[in-house]
Amino acid sequence: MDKPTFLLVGRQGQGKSSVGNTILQTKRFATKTTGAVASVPAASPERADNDRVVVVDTTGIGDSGSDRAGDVQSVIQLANEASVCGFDAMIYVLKYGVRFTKQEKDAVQMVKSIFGENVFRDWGILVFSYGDNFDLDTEDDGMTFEDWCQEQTGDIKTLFEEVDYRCVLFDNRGKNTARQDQERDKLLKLKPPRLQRYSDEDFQAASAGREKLILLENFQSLKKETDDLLRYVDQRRETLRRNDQRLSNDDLTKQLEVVLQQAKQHYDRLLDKDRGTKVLRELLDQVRLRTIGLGSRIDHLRLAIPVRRNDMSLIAVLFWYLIGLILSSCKIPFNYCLKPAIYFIYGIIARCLQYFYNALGRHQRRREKYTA
Ligand SMILES: Nc1nc2c(ncn2[C@@H]2O[C@H](COP(=O)(O)OP(=O)(O)OP(=O)(O)O)[C@@H](O)[C@H]2O)c(=O)[nH]1
Ligand SMILES: [Mg+2]
Repeated sequence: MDKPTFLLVGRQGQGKSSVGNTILQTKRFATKTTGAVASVPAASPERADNDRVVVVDTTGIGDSGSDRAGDVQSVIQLANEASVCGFDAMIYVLKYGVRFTKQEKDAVQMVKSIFGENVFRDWGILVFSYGDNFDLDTEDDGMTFEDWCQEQTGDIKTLFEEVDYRCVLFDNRGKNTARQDQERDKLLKLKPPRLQRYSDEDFQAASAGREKLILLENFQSLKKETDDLLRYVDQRRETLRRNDQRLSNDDLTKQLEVVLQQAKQHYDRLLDKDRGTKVLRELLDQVRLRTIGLGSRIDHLRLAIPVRRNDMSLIAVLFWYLIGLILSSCKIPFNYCLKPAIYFIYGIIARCLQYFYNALGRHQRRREKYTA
């Protein structure tokens, strides 16, 4: 039968490599001389084994990019390398005595996003390092580690429940080898419910979570790009509104269409990145509202032109009909001398009327631009 593989994950300096060494009963992984967090890029996972077990030690998985000189992409790359060969259990290392803060909760969520939401439930085991500190804390009341686990509340209780209280306390510094043997045996006997090995297939199935994680990491820069675009759209609209008297409706429409095109391109880009994760929904909504505003303004301007022309031609017909009515009721004799004079007067009246309606049209158009 194959030796079981244990993957070690957790935040920096929690004692992962030390736990790995205790499991293997020999110093195979380099440990930090102090618990200080170093800002170095995460290195590739390391594998080591003995006759009973294979251990894969990681340095970066479970730490957010802000703690490390590496981004989420590189952490995912490391996780990918770690899961290529698969593992039978994932050991999440926590340092005993450190409060389970939001940072710790985020790290747990990050591990779930990378390996799959059920990775703790199906393959997870919690190992608490600094068992020597636990002994010091409980030497007066003699509380057992199991009792201590049951007593915990809040977010850490949720995590305990998720792993169904599969927890072990490790004293990696202690010289008590009998105690370490006990801890190691307890760990090796713990069987996660999913007996099937975590494989590359499971890793591929969790790709949506990783995409979401990358998007969340890039959210701020995408938000900044979107804010810049919205500001640009608003500025262009304001500039065009101020200059609309100097621009024809056609020019105004064309320039607004250019702005609309840019907004639509940005929307498509966001939509492409979002891929149904809904992380960018807020940004998408903002851009969509602007495109709707721009679109309806353009439609308004386009519609305004034919309607006004129709009005004008109707008014012209009515005008000539009225003139004909007046002339027929006045019974003016249409002899050769009078005809040119009448046409001349017609012309002057028509010109005045046209001028009047043009002025009215300009005024109306300006109002339409402001309200669109
Ligand atoms: N007292 C005590 N110290 C421990 C214990 N386990 C780990 N340490 C110390 O904690 C420090 C960090 O341990 P590492 O095993 O290097 O931690 P790590 O999680 O592998 O660190 P990174 O690889 O940098 O993420 C070292 O100085 C260890 O000696 C423990 O059970 N008790
Ligand atoms: Mg280490």
